[in-house]
Amino acid sequence: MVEKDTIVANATPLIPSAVGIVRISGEKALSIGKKLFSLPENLEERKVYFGKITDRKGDVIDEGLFVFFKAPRSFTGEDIVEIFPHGSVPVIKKIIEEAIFFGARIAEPGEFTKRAFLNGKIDLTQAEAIADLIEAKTEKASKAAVNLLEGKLSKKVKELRDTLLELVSLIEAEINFPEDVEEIDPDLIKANLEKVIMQIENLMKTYRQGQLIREGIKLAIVGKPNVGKSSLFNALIGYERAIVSNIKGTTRDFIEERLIIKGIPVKLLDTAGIRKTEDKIEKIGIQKALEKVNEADIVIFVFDASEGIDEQDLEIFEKIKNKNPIIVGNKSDLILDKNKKKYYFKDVILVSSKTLKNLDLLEEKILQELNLLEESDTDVYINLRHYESFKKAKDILSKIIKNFEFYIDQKEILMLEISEAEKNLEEITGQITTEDVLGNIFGKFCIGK
Ligand SMILES: Nc1nc2c(ncn2[C@@H]2O[C@H](COP(=O)(O)OP(=O)(O)OP(=O)(O)O)[C@@H](O)[C@H]2O)c(=O)[nH]1
Ligand SMILES: [Mg+2]
Repeated sequence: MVEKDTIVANATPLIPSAVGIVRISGEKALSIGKKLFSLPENLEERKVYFGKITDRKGDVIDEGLFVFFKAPRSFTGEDIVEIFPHGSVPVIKKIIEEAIFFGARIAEPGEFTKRAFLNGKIDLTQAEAIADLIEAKTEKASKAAVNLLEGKLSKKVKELRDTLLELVSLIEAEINFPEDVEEIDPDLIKANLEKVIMQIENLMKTYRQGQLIREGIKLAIVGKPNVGKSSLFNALIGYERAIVSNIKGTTRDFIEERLIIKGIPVKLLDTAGIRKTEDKIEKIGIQKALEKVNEADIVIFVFDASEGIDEQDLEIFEKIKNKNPIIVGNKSDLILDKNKKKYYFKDVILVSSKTLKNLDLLEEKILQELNLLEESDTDVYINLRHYESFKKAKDILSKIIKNFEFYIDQKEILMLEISEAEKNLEEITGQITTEDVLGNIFGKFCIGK
């Protein structure tokens, strides 16, 4: 055990609620708990007790429940006491104050989870998953966090490490006992390294999706005036947020609203119609629209499908085509003769913001473009920290493959390089770590977790 002192914090937020939780972890947890709570002599672990919570003078603070988790069978791996008073802010504060009086100190953010990590109860990816789970805003984000928490990434990382360690030990044996051990087939080494590289690359690809699931998508709607951008915006969010009119240049400033598309949080942006104008304010709005396009993860380019595409549309498209926009022909309800229409672009989604036709198709297309459509229970999405470690490992292994002839003649160097890549993978689960990394991860937690 690394930390010796005993910590205390509220595990539930300080807002009036039915029940609150105060958690105490460390060597003195039980003795402090006994001073705060009237308990029977033969206290059993993992059993719920009902009773009075009292302060240092013996005055009753509240009544509530009490549970004792004996080390190492607890979240932190230390003795833990949890007291459940009513969710009254002054009551919870008072219990913490008394616990401090009896010898605990207030916990730092994430300190309970940090202790769980330091005591080997969870690895680093699982600790991060707890923070993700608490922060999750949608079911999809919480599911991804639970997958991490269950150790699905840890398991994959372990498989990769095992492959590399196996290679290292084979090469080492060959170096140390050249007479007794058969030379390893270079093709076997190469094939294994290539397999590991491929699996790392697949995991690295999940970073962007993970970021979108956790933080959400930024989606900007652009096009020339009057094509129905604001109408589409309103239709997608489900209420009349933006002003709609048949006057060109209705939207001046950009408007932002949040919605959830199939479990993914989306920040939707309606922007000013782009055209040449002398109006000073409209000009600023158009400038902003183009800036928003640049910031967006994905862009919807809207034109009026009842009129078709003209020069002005194409000029706007030129400006934003590097964003690979989804092309939407709006006002499809006004199309008179469908066979006559040619829309210049190959892939056009025809919708109507008025009748709501094909909006579901548009939503699907948005997720599809970002590779977020497939659902899978085993999904793991890596974060930036994982990504960087995977990248370091991959770069080393790719270098070996590139100069394979050299390395196969220099087995010592080969062995060292593979070990180095393996160490980068260890960083992910936290076998190797630094105070900086830990500070960074646990500092992001809320108090009491
Ligand atoms: N029939 C029909 N009319 C639509 C549809 N979408 C928008 N309109 C009409 O088209 C006009 C312009 O709509 P807006 O949503 O204000 O257009 P905008 O692209 O936001 O225009 P600016 O803000 O000026 O750039 C309004 O009169 C809308 O009622 C549609 O799908 N079908
Ligand atoms: Mg508008």
